[in-house]
Amino acid sequence: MKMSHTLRLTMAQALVKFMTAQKVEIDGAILPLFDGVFAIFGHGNVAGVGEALYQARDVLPTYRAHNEQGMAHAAIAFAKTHNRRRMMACTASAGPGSTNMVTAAAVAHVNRLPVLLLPGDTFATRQPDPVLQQVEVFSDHTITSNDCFKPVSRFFDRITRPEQLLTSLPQAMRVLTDPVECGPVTLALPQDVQTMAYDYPTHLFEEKVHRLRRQAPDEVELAEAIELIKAAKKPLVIAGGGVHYSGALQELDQLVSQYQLPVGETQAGKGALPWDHAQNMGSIGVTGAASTNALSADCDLILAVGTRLGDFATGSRAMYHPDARIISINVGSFDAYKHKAQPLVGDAKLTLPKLVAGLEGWQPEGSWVEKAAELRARWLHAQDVATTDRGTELPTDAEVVGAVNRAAGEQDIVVCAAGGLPGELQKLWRTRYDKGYHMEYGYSCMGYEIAGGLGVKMAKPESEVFVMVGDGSYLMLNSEIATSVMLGQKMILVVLDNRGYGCIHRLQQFCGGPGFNNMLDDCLTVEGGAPKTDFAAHAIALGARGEKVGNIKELEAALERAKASDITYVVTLDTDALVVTEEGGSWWDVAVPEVSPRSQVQEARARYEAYKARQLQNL
Ligand SMILES: Cc1ncc(C[n+]2csc(CCOP(=O)(O)OP(=O)(O)O)c2C)c(N)n1
Ligand SMILES: [Mg+2]
Repeated sequence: MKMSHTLRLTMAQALVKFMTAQKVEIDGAILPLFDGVFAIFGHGNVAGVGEALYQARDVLPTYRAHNEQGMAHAAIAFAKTHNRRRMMACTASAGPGSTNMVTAAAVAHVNRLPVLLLPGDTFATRQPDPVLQQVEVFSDHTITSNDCFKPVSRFFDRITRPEQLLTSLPQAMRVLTDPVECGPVTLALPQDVQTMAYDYPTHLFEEKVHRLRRQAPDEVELAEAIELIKAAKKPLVIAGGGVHYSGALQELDQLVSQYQLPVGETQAGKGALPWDHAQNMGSIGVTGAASTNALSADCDLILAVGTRLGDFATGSRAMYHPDARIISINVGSFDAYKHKAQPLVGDAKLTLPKLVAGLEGWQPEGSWVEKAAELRARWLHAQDVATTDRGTELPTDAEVVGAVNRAAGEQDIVVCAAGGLPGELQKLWRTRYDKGYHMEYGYSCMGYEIAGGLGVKMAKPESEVFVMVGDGSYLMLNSEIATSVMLGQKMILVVLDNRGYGCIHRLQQFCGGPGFNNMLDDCLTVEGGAPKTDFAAHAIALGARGEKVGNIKELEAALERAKASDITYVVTLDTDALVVTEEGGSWWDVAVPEVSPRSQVQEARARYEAYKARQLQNL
């Protein structure tokens, strides 16, 4: 008779022990799947999860952070840098600590990035009802503040009995490691249940090695896609984040090199090809290169690889030629079906070589290939012009991007998320290394930048991590500077201070609005205006180093000092809020009022309607 082996542990101890048994195989090496756990304790998790993490601290490090949203951003950035193969967990106390992580859960959800969120929850027994920080829904006692995670979790469970782990954890692992469903998993942990013991079967704690499941394409869909491509004369490839997550860089290179296909990169896809690859036309869409967008307006076929085809990639659907056919290679059918595309569901690394083989004998029109090469050369020149120091009093974002790009080494990484910088970076940053461009532009969450930079550094300690951040995002969430200093995870922060929400101010003007409530000078303030923030002094107060510079030359010198520093280093400079790179780009659908007493709004509305008509052709 088979002996039943059990281990008497608390639910929290069992969860942590299970986590330490999860491994991942990457390039033949077996590594822990969970690198560690970010934790901010409170009454909701200190005695249960906290005690369990202490017991496991030698195999699963616990990192103390300063803001729950920030720590979850760091965990998400860590997973993205590892192409979703390695990840972290985050635990927070019941109530505010946990709801602070909801925005980060949304970041992970939109970007399809794995993170294990472990919020404490109110007592399952309800004996102290209402416990401190319980929100108390009058009509429904099953609702707690953690229900906020449900719409932004790919898998949610509330562990109300210790033995529920046995059936919940395999599902949690399935979602965290599945290429299609991948996203945040939330296990809400009532504080009393964390501490309850159960005789767990020991098989729960056996080592489990996770491997990436690769879905081969369906033969019929493949044949249909090949027929469509063969009928095309003017093809364009869009490379999205899926190319990275599939590890299909070489396969993409082979396809586009062999058939001379021009490639536009999305924010998540940037780095799929090095910037100087002959087929890399640059970024695509609202913040796209002039080269790529011109091709997009004139192409007869779009081969979208691993992209969600969000509005920024498609110019809100008004950019690409209405007669262009779209083939969407995607591991998930949800994305493959968008934009009336011909779906080709499958893993890019398996699918692209089948296209290479199936297209034998076909080639795009010669004039299309020439046009692409010309446009590319012109665009590279425009990039050079935009990023060159003009020596004006206030540098532009583009000039700062140029200086940071020149300072960055082969394996270094730039991190950004929101503001005017993502557009300038997507257009202008020259990515040499596939993981060298880390942009959170699925949720474009202000406050991701600095915390995300910490996670990137933890994933790639040998790389210099340059976080480019606006004054607005810096002020929104900067607490993880202190964490980076504490953990010895050095970042270089470049703060572009244009004294306000520059990109929204420009958007407001584009929509016919007056300067209102975006730039500090346009806001309600005390007499004399808003105080000038000293970002360098602020960072120094958090334990980092910092300095303010006045122009691009000084920035270049400061970046060298920053590179030589062994702790986080902040360089701040005043920048121009109004000047952005004119070349490239396309319309973005931001709704303009139908009626307004302002003539500027009426004019903006007329422009808006013209674009809406173009968009209609692609709906
Ligand atoms: C959490 C969050 N709140 C609001 C926004 C909307 N938003 C996008 S960019 C931006 C202003 C960013 O200001 P700053 O970081 O100074 O960059 P700048 O636009 O000046 O380049 C705002 C408010 C957002 N993306 N995220
Ligand atoms: Mg700003």
